[in-house]
Amino acid sequence: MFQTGVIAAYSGGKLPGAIGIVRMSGNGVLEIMDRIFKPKRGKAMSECKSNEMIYGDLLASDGQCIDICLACVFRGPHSYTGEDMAEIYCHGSEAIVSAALRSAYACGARPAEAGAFTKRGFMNGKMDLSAAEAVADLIYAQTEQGAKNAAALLKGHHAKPLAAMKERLLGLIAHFYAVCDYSDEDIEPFEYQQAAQAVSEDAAALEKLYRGYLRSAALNDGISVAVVGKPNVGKSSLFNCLAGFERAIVTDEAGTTRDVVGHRIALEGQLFNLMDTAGIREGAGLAESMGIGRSYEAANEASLVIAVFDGSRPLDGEDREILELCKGKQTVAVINKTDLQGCDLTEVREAFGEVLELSAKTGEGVDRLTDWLLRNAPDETEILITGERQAALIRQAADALREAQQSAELGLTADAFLLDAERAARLIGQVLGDDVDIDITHGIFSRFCVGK
Ligand SMILES: Nc1nc2c(ncn2[C@@H]2O[C@H](COP(=O)(O)OP(=O)(O)OP(=O)(O)O)[C@@H](O)[C@H]2O)c(=O)[nH]1
Ligand SMILES: [Mg+2]
Repeated sequence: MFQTGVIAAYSGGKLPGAIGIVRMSGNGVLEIMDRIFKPKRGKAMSECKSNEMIYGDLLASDGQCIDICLACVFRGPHSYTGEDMAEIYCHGSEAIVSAALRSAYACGARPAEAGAFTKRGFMNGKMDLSAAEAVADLIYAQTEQGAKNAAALLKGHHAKPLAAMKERLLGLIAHFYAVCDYSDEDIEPFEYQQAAQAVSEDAAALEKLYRGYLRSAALNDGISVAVVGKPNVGKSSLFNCLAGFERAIVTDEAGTTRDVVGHRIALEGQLFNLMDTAGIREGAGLAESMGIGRSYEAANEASLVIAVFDGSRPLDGEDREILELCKGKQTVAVINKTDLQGCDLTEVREAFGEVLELSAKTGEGVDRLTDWLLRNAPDETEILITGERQAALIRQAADALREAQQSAELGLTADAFLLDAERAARLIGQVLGDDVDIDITHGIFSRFCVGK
């Protein structure tokens, strides 16, 4: 077992608070607990059962009682880290928490680095690397959906099928070698077509996972919504209406907004990442032109687009540029300024499936736009891979399998097929944490906070 002495850290929330949690792990934790926590019922902590709350005195390093609180021991291997662990649930004051840590240090514990507890859990085989990464996702989750996704990853939603895929590939490779090495024995022949079919199905499954990863930013950042249109149609006014305050500058000059301005809003628990953009037009100066470049990027990358038109003016070439830009995108057209005398915007009505008339100035009709956002938010029912490291490995494994598939279909030498299949199996293994470089694991665990 991987074990390097006792580590200790504060693992609770912001202090002061109702309860502070001091956590320790490693060989020798029980002895430290015997010295710093005295159960009321007289037994030593090391004689208490695992996973049971014990009431007692917490002692400062001079032996004096500094709190009366609860503590618990978790004996390895049935603990988060796989080692002996203990947690003290003291009152959430800075003074008590730091006194408890000092007591632990005086007995030989040392401060834990960020992610040290989870790293020990990984090293001791309590979880694979993708699950360890999901722990960080859980801690940093900003939405309920993000947390649910992380919890599913932690439970091995993708890790289990990936481990099975790796085993299948290794089985395929072993079968091939067996046929070569023991050709005189009664072994089922190796069918290239079947092998090609199998790796093609696996490659498709990996490609789907990778596509899911590309959508995963929306879990915590919200669904991206770009507000686009030519200058002065009221994009920033509408954006402010949705934000609920004067987030972006509004003036009657065309070309007011020159950069992408972002703001997140929650509608019925669903997070949207709104982006106000620079009005699109020809002949703008340098800064504005750069801003317009960003408007195009925002429209192209957003999940949803709100195309704004000025209902009090006839359509012109700049508006038609917006019609062009929105082709093929999930767009709602907004005809703004309905509080003014209206013009005929038949072209807009014909170009878009959905057209809403509203006034960003009075707020009239804006609720229909929020309804539209909710109705058109992509419904993410899939559990998504969220880690960049995992996604890159999955992408490479899918490519390796596609190459293996091609070699098998073209009837190339067995070597080509096997090499690619083996490479894919190794890459999938790395998603789960097999043969992962020590530097890479260090990078992963340093993302965590201290105490986790
Ligand atoms: N009457 C009326 N005026 C509006 C409405 N919406 C916006 N305006 C006005 O139109 C002008 C331009 O509004 P903005 O929100 O800055 O327009 P924009 O599209 O963001 O403009 P740029 O940032 O220059 O691209 C301002 O004077 C607003 O007060 C509306 O619904 N009715
Ligand atoms: Mg603006």
